[in-house]
Amino acid sequence: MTARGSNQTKHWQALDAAHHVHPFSDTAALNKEGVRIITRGKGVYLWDSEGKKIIDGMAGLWCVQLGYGNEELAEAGYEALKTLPYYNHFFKTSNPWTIELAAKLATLLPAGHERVLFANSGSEATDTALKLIRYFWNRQGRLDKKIHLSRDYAYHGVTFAAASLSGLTPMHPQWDLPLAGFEKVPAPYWYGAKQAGYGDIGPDEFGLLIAKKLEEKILELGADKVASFSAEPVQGAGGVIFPPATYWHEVQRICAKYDVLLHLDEVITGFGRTGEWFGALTYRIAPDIITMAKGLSSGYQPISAISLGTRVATTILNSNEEMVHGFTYSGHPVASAVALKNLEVIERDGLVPRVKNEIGPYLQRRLRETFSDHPIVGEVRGVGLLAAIELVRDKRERRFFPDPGAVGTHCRNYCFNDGLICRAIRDTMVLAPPLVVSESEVEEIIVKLKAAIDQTAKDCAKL
Ligand code: PXG
Repeated sequence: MTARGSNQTKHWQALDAAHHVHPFSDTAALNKEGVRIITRGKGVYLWDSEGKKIIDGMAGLWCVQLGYGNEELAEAGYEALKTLPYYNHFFKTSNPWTIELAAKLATLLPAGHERVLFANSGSEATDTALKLIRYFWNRQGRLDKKIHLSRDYAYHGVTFAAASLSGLTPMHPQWDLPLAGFEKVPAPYWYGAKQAGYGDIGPDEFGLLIAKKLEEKILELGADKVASFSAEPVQGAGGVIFPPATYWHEVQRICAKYDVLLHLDEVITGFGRTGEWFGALTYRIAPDIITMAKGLSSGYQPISAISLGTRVATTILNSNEEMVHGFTYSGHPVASAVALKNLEVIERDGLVPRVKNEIGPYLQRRLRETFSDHPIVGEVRGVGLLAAIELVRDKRERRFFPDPGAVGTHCRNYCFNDGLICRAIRDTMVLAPPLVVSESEVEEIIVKLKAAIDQTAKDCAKL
């Protein structure tokens, strides 16, 4: 669709307001304001129905690894649509694209992850992982192992179990969540440690301390009752929280010691985001089960996957009974074809090493050069093409603004108005551009973000 001018825009806005309920939105407020209608995308750019060009610093919702308008993905989808638009895997059947995709994933995933199940979203993958964890312990005869641990600031999706895992507390009250059997432990959020009362602790020591909190929680609940620990290698929607170097090693030791399955949520960190195919490789994590979505198809088709480590696979796949789980669209041929082509292109074009050795370090260096000394920037942190710029009231004391989110939203609005999409999580500005972003596009993002942060600094006193 091309830009149609403001009458067309108003027409769509009115229809949208009358008939469409948006995710994570205050409907009445949104309808008053009117939505922006995105009509086209190419590379790292989007266009709205007024013809305005926008640079997408977030790869959609952290997912469009190859950028918009990739012809190869479109053709792969079209071919599958023409050839086999739908068939399922329930009736002792399969299809070539899903088979090839599963086999391709097995070559890219961490050691031992040879088998995958498919679903259609990150949330479905999370719920599937938790069901499989329950099934695993039931098969092992450990019938009391039912509690699922996760972390403050965690985001694992919105279905009942996934939202119960969430450590973002506003996600709970509207739905009477969390369900019983879901418990939280602290996040390894070092930048916030001082304000949270941990004192002037260094990152390495803090990483060990927070891992220790996991151990304490397991002991408090009883190791015989704890089924799993779910975690993102880097916490995404909770604030782009990178674990201190000491954290993951200790967490794995604890999970192994108390026989707690480690579920790694790679929905954001998978497919090159951190400079490896998976965050598990960047942080040397050996999980029992991995969930992935988003970048699996560059967001071009809804598809997610759950991979089983050796122990889980051996137990579940040798149960000699029907595994009573699966979706109508598990391993959809069109979604599988697009995902398969997406992985082939990422590999062929060397995008993962590019993120690790070239464009990732470039983005990280330029962000630090531009923002580290800025008066309202407390910290610039990042790995690969994932970055966060924490806006704070007091840089020296690492003290946040009093009304979390107000300053971040203000800054984000400047970015949006200036044609840059970035996320504000509380007062942290977040970037996760497509893996194909060029150096000059990184510069364009930085110029716009700097203008927004400068302006926000001027406005701060009034917020
Ligand atoms: N796990 C992680 C780590 C995620 O980031 C999900 C699971 C759920 O995926 P689905 O496909 O069910 O949405 C996610 C999704 C945001 C934002 O505003 C982030 C997500 C989704 C929507 C908004 O940052 N992440």
